[in-house]
Amino acid sequence: MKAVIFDLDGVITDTAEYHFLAWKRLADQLNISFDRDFNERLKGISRSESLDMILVHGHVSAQYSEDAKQDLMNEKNRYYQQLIQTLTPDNLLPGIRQLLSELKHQQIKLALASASRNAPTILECLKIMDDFHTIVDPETLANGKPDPEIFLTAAKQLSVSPTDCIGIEDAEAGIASIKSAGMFAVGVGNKQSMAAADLIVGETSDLSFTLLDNGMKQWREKRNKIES
Ligand code: B16
Ligand code: MG
Repeated sequence: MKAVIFDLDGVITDTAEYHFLAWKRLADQLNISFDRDFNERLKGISRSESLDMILVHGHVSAQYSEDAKQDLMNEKNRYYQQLIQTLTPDNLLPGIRQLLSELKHQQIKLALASASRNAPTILECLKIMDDFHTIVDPETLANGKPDPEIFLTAAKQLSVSPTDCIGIEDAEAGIASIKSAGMFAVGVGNKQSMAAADLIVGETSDLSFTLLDNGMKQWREKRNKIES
C-alpha cells in the first residue's frame, strides 16, 4: 500500500444530509416529491446528473433549458454552501482523524477523489486540508463515477501505480470506479450495497492502517494465485 484515495461525502464526513436538505428545498419549490430514499441514489453522483435525475423523477425534464438547469444548480449550491459553513472538525466521521494520523505516520500518500466541487472548502472547515497530498478537481474530468477516471487521476497526481492504491468509498458508483481503476476497494456501508468491494466495513470507526494493510496483502496473494 503506497497510497489511500478517499471519497469525501460518507467516508470523511456526512455531507449527504446537507445535500439532501438543499435538494429538498429546491424540489419543494419545483413541486417535485423528494425523500431520503431518493437522495440515497444521488450519493457520489455529480451535481448536474443529480439534477437531471430529480427532474426525470418529477416528469418535468422537458420544461427546463440548459440555462434554466444551470440556474437551478446554482440555487441548490447556494443552499448547500450555507449549510456547510457550519462544519467543524467535530463533523469528521468516527475514526477518520485517527486513520489519517496512522497513514501519515506510515508515510502513505493521501488523495481525495470526490465528485464535489465544494471539497476544498469542506476540507478547510474540517481542518484536514494539509493531510492530503493532492485533491482531484472534478471540473477537469470528462466522466464521473462509476468511470475510473477520478481514481486514476488521483493515482497519477500522486505518481503511484493504481495497483499500489487503496480506494475508500460509500457509494456503489464509487466502488465501481475504484474496481475499474484496478485498485483495492474498501466499502463503508452494508454488505448488500457494498457487495462489489474487496473489503467491507460497517462504520468508518472500523478503519485502521492494519486493517487496510492486511486486507490489501490478502487481496494481492489471492490475485497472484489466480494469475499463476
Ligand atoms: P457538489 P462524494 C458527492 O460527493 C456527493 O455524494 C453527491 O451527492 C454530490 O452531488 C456530489 O458530490 C457533487 O457535489 O454539488 O458539492 O459539487 O461522495 O463524491 O465525495
Ligand atoms: Mg461518497
